[in-house]
Parts: sequence; C-alpha cells; structure tokens
Amino acid sequence: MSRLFDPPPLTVAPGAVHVPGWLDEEAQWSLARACARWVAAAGGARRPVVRGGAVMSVGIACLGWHWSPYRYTRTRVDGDGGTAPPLPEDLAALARRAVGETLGPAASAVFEPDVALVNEYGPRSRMGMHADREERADAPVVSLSLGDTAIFRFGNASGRARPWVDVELRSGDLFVFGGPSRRAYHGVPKVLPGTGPAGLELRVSRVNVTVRQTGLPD
Ligand SMILES: O=C(O)CCC(=O)C(=O)O
Repeated sequence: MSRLFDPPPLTVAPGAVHVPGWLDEEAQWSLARACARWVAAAGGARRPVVRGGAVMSVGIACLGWHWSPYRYTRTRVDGDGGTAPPLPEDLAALARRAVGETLGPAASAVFEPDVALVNEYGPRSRMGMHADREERADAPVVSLSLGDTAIFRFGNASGRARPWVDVELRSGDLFVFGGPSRRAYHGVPKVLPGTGPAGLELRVSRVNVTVRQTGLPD
C-alpha cells in the first residue's frame, strides 16, 4: 500500500536510522528485478540450518561472500559448493549513498561493502532475534525492503530481551544501523501479507537486502 506522504526519517536508536520511502516506485521495481537475477546467479535462496538444527523460514541468497550459520566463506559450503557471485557495484554504490544520507559523509567515505544477503520471506516467515556478528568490521549494515510490510524488531546490544522498538518496514524503506547500534539484536517477528505495492511482481511476500562490510581479507 503506498502512502501519499512518507513520514520523515527517524533515529530509532543512536546510529540506527529508518528512512520511510527511500526508494521510489521505479527504484523498487529495478531493485526487485535485480534481486531476482542475483538470487538466480547465487544458485537460489537457501534456507539455512541454524544452531540446534532448525531450518530458517527465510530463504537467503548471498553476493560477494556466502553466509552460512555462522561464518562467511567464498563458496556455498552448505549448498551446491558454487562460488558466491560478486557484489554488484551498483548495489555497493546504493548502500554507500544510504550510509551518507543517514550517518553522514564521514561514515560513507570509509564504508567498503563486500557482501549482500538477499532475504526472501513468505507470508509466514520469521527471523529470530540475532546480532550480526560474523563481520569483523564495525561498519554499518544497510537494509532495503521490498514487498509486504514487516515488523522489524530493533533491540539492544546486551541481548535478545527488551527493550526493543517495533518498526514497520514497508516497501522502499531504508534502515541503517551502525555505531553504537551496530551489534544490536534485531529480528522480524511478522510479515503483514497483502500489504505490498501492487505490480512489484515479487515471487515471494517480501524481499530484504542487507549490504555489509565483512572486514575479511580478499
Ligand atoms: O529482513 C529484515 O528486515 C532483517 C534482516 C536481518 O535481520 C538480517 O539479514 O540479518
């Protein structure tokens, strides 16, 4: 569902900024098409098996590096063994611009993203509370959302428990978290089916792309 006017950017916690409607309809369409290509190039969206043996309800395709619980490798060690396709330069540039517009030019100047995770959600998919800790670098995480609205739970760096803030991430929204919020726990307890814009033609309910800097050597 589109809004006539998007609310202004909101600092949810120090270093964590939500920008509603950052991508316009055309940019969402382009990113959605690109995501479909990237997922295919990455051998599809796999559902990783997490600690304890549970299978994630979110499908993940990786660019630049391959993420599997709980490390990065160049090849899909928990899948078909193929090499992760390179991080597309236009996606890296988009992420740099996102950091510049939220955290400022100094943060953007040192941001060297080298990995993106394309997360595919079905209407009942969830992502448990976790902190993104596999990256050695303290650089920010850039998150872009497409399709159905998700409830994004943004917590604190001490653990999975409260306090947290529930943010509605709609199609086109940007969320950047860095600085003191970089290791904050976060998750997606709910997707709201049927809330995405008509005509985006996603093959799933929601797509989220996170762009990060691993800090790992080439
Ligand atoms: O789908 C989202 O909005 C969050 C994704 C996420 O938490 C992650 O990729 O680590």
